[in-house]
Amino acid sequence: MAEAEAEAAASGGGEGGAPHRLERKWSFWFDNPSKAKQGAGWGASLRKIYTFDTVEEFWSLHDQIFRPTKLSGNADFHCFKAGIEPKWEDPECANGGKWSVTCNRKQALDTMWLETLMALIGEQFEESEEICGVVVSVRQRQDKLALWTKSASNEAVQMSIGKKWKEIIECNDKIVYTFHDDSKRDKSSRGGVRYSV
Ligand code: MGP
Repeated sequence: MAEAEAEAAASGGGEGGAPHRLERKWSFWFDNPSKAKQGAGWGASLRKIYTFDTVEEFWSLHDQIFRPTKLSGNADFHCFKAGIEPKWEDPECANGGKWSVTCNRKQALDTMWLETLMALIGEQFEESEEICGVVVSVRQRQDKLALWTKSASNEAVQMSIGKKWKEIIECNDKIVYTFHDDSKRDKSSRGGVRYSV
């Protein structure tokens, strides 16, 4: 995954006319957490690929690169607000957590990812200030999506976001919310479920 590739993709979308500005800037990230690299520590292969703030850049980047079906093996794409790193250690994420949903069908994963991205960049969440970003993880076991938010202990806000997200991705199954703090403390249990909707 090279920045030049994203650069070319992002610049290929314009057909004249003023680009449509988004409410804020977003960044796409890529991670390729292979077993060998885990020895180098988590996040060693996590890279920010491209920051964008127009609808046109978004579509080019999504269509040409950032689609989960384009990923092979263990890999993650992240789309986070510019300035927030997709790590527990980032100050905006430090007191946060994530809603998670698993997915068994590749096509459904692509759709849920795209619907989530459109909701984020289109500022469809009432609590949009609470949102950090979204991660899609392609795994042999089971693919998954996670929506990261800022103040994990604010149950009312997180429940509202969780309900809205389920509507957006048209999910009828239960989804669960975990605190990053719990995941940090107890890596073996991978964090207990605090809320579900
Ligand atoms: P994960 O990716 O959140 O769990 O964390 P998952 O999705 O169940 O695992 P996967 O194997 O399917 O990827 C997995 C492990 O990665 C954690 O237990 C941590 O050791 C490490 N890790 C994950 N995240 C998101 C972070 C992070 O933000 N910071 C640090 N330091 N380690 C992390």
